[in-house]
Amino acid sequence: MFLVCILYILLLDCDFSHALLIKDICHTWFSERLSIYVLYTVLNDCKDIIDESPGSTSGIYDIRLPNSTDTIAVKCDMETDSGGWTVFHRRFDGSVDFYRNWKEFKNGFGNLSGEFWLGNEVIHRLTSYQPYTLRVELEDWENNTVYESYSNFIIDGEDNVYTLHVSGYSGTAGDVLKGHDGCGFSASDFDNDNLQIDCANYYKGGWWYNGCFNTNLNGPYVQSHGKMSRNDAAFSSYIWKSRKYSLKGARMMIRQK
Ligand SMILES: [Ca+2]
Repeated sequence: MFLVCILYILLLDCDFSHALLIKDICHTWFSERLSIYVLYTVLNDCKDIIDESPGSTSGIYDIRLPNSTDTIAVKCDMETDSGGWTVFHRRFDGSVDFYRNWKEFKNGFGNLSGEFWLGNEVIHRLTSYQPYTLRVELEDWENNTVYESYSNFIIDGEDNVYTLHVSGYSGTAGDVLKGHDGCGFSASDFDNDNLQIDCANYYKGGWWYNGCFNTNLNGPYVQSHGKMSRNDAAFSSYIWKSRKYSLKGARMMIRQK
């Protein structure tokens, strides 16, 4: 078929019968193959982008979600540990409220240039398509930073309440997600934690609460240099600091293996 179409193109100016029919057939044939080519060469995340274009700088890029025609903008870190990271969580100034409902955490909120949550559905669609690693970064008010890497990271679909599966930690922060593996996601209007109380509303965030948390990266942001008047509602990590210490910044990002 390919040769027939090439021959047709070469003879495009020739006047012969059935030209229109051949033209239609060739057009369909090329279109189908172009669609297949686009489907299999699509850039699904920031790792695909830097692999396709080495030297790409950090910034906002469009990706196409796996097995779909849905295109979305994502924030890419192209520098940390050789780059290729798709950032799904970022907080550093408290400008965005993270006390949100299920639908907002599902679809994402905030601004990719500032603070944001990319969205549970996108995280699920990426991590269920191919194996991913997770990197969690934390910053305190003295500008100290730590990180933790997880060699396995998957989020279930909405029908399984975006349950977190994470393992294989290493880094400088400690196992910051200790106790959260296997937990469903909870938001202000959907309690999926493992306590009788409603952790998402009690601690004013949305997270993979257990009973309730060791790390709570979507808790209330406190601008008072980390000093909390209470020990129960914070953007915090008990693993690195304490529940009374509200962090200055955090970031979570994924990279396909
Ligand atoms: Ca509960």
